[in-house]
Amino acid sequence: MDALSRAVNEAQKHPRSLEQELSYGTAGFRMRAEKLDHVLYRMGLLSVVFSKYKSGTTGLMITASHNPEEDNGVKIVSTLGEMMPMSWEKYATQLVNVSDALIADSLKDIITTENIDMSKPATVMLAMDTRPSSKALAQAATDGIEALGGTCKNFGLLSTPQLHFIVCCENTQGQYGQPTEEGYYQKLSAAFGKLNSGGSKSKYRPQLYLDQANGVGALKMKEMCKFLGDGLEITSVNDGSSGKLNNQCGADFVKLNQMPPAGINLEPGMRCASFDGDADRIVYFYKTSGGKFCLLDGDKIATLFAGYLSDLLKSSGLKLNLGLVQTAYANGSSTSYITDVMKVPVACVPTGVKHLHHKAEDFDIGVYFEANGHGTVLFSNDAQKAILDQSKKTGLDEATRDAAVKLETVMNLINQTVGDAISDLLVVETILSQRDWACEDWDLAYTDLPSRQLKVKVEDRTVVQTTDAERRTTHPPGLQEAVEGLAAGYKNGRAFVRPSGTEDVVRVYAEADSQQNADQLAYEVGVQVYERARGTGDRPSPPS
Ligand code: G16
Repeated sequence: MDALSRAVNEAQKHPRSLEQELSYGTAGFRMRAEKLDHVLYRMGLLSVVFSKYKSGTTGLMITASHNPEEDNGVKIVSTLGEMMPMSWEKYATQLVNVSDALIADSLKDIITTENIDMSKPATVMLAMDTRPSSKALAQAATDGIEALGGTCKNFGLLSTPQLHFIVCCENTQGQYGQPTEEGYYQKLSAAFGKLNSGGSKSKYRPQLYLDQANGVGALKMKEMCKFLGDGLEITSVNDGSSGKLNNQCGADFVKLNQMPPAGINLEPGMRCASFDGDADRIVYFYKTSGGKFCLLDGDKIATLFAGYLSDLLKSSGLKLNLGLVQTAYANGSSTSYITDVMKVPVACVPTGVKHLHHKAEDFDIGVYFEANGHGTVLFSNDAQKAILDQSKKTGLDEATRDAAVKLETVMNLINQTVGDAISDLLVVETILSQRDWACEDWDLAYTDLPSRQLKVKVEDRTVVQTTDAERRTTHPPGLQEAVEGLAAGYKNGRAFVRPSGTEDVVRVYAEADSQQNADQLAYEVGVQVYERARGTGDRPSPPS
């Protein structure tokens, strides 16, 4: 039996049970886990075809990240650890939506269009998060991979960024690191150790309270700590031993509710951070001596990183251009600070790491972060070479050489393949330590405008269409004018509306000069969405 017939035959074990059309969105396919069996089987098939197309090892991650425990999802990783290219998303969508009988036709179509040599070998690295549904879905994916004759390397539980890292290492013959989980800990901990070799501090304390969302990040941070030695003392909270994944905890909960997660009794002087369910996002938070909860989100992390890298660039005498990439969710104050004070170019792109990652490649050093805490730094090949050359150059004064060596070491601490909560945590701790900063010092750069996010349930979220990096709607008619009219009524008012790519909702974002005004603006915009996009369920309620 040839591979395509076997793919059709094996599909009987994973029949398409759902009439609803699915589409490969912001983070692959994501929905209630019980609906995903055939999706995983078919993504197993596609990851093999994609591996043959790329002539390299691809990755398949099973996770629904920040979504509730009952959800699950899948995304395909390309050979350098980046997301599968957008030009392939249509194939994923097409393959998932055809009837069982048309699987071979759909595959043939992709193979012919992309001129793929099916005699090439294919390997797919598979990993999953800690959701109870992940194991069975991993079996469905494995069945798909093997039906098309691919080799499946199952890594079991990994954080999403660990899988991206390992895929990249595998395809670059170890140049990026060793393609194993241990290789990941070794690379990052070695760089962290070099950058944090002690010295007395007056404000920075190497102690962190870490909310791990009851997810896979807890297991992996525990492993990482074995490699870090006593360089950083971490108090683990929400480590999965009792609570439910992402329930009242995790980066998304803390960011959206602007409050500490369950399990952390926040007191002034404590530095805290939260991971999300698959450890690809991180936010920090603390409480002032006056008792105010303060969030240090992706925007604050981005400015911390960019400020540090920019100082190292100056001190090392390197002329490389540094840029920052954000989305519409970036707080208006952060964008003004980056442009007016840091004088760093800033770009705005639609939500989704794939968009930010792509844009960051335009710079020698591209820092990208979503406000929700998902981000990293990319160094172009030329930048990497220039930094390595400078760090090895003889005849430089000590300060210049020291800065170049630090840049090289930070590069090794950063997981450039994708936003990585563990790597980002180690970079934040390194910068705070080197600057001898407490959270308050970090937070001084600028003051966030108060903001509010809401979700509105509508009949069909795709009726909301956007343009200009999701900052304006083009459909339904009149919505954009209504949003602008409402925002104009508030000092520093800004609002936008977009359909979520990971949940069946429309998202509303608003910011204004006071929390009360941001809450009111978000509510008023939410009502417009509800009315103009055929809301279902509860109408947004006024802020209390
Ligand atoms: C995913 C994406 C992020 C995006 C988030 C929310 O995050 O990777 O880029 O910001 O979903 O997306 P949306 O607003 O479209 O639902 P994660 O951490 O859940 O994988």
